[in-house]
Amino acid sequence: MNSRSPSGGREGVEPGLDMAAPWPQPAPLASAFSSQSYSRYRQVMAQDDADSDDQTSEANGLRKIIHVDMDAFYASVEQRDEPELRGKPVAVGGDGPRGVLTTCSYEARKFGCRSAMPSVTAKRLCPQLIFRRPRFAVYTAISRQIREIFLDYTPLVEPLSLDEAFLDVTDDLKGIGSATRIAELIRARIKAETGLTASAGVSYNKSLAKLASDRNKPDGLCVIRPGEGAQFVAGLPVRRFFGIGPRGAEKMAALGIESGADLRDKDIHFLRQHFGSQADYLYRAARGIDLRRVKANRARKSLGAERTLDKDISSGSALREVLERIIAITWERIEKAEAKGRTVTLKLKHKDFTGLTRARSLARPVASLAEFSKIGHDLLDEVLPLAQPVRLVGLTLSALEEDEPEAPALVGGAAQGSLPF
Ligand code: TTP
Ligand code: MG
Ligand code: MG
Repeated sequence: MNSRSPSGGREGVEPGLDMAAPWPQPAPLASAFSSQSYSRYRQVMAQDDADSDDQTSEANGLRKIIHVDMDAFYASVEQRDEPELRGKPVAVGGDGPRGVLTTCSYEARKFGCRSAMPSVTAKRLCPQLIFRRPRFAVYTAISRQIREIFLDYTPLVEPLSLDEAFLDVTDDLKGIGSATRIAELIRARIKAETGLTASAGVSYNKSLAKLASDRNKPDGLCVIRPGEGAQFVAGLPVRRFFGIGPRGAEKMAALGIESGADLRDKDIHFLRQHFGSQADYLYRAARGIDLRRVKANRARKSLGAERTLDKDISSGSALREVLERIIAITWERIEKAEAKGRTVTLKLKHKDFTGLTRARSLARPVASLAEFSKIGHDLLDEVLPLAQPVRLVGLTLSALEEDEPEAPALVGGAAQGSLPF
């Protein structure tokens, strides 16, 4: 539901909210940023608000958004469940020659270890690094636990991954009195109920809330109040912005753009000339503007599975065997989610990390495992024989039927909407 009122205001934002409500003292801002990679989660913001202007951003400034993110999630769970790991550098991932870290404890980060780093590199940086295999079932169960806590405060919860979510708490359903207080209560409950720490960011839009939750990690809180967003992003290196990956950051560096402030100095014509369709987004991001709504019950876009192979393979029969296993895993997930989708995509990653995808779409949802399997194998036939061996095989079902309803519009009077930060 993207409808907006003619004035450009957004649903759920009552005009005339009390902007003069008292703001608590600003939280101290930590001086250093974690250089942890968020590449997996980087996403370009929705462009459906491209016609935004300062007036709407001001109206949007009245929303109260919390971003909660668990600290060193998988690694903290391992430390929780195995007390001898506490206080030690711990990595979660495979420690074989092809292993990568899903994450590592803050003790390991002191040595420079990071998510998505090859395990061999991490071991070089930190020889005493202790490896543990991921236990996804445990992480998923904790993820459900924290989601229940979030839902206690607002129905507007948008999970981004197992360990984090956006919450729109503009309507103070429990009468707690301030968004910061809600964030603190949530962090305290997470600690009490899971034994783990989470960090939270409180602000008036999603991007700022997410940047804020990262600011005082671990076990921290940061509030960015109306009027502070532009200054906050001005000091950030551009690679911290959603949608700007390592290559984008390089391109910007070549143009003399290193920080949010540098980006803000460029006018929209310059940005259009160099960044095309991303220009409007960049223009807004440099000003701390983000009009995306918190979308509860975000519909899943695809379901699938992929496997990195122990050895690179190129023979058709070996690939078929791997594909057979992936088909079985994916179909089980499809059935469990009761998902119906029309598009099947085969993804291969070559030895040199170049990718190859083949997709087929039907006019109706894929009806059975047999049909899913046949399409998967047909797609593989299309790419055989391979020019070079592959290291990863994946299969997904997408173009899913949307059966999850949009979040109901909140009904709340101006009194509720005026929740202070
Ligand atoms: P993050 O929240 O990005 O990281 P984190 O919780 O480990 O650490 P931080 O304190 O900085 O938030 O990711 C959550 C979990 O997702 C992480 O514990 C492991 C998993 N993950 C991966 O599997 N691969 C990745 O590249 C990243 C970034 C995370
Ligand atoms: Mg986290
Ligand atoms: Mg996270």
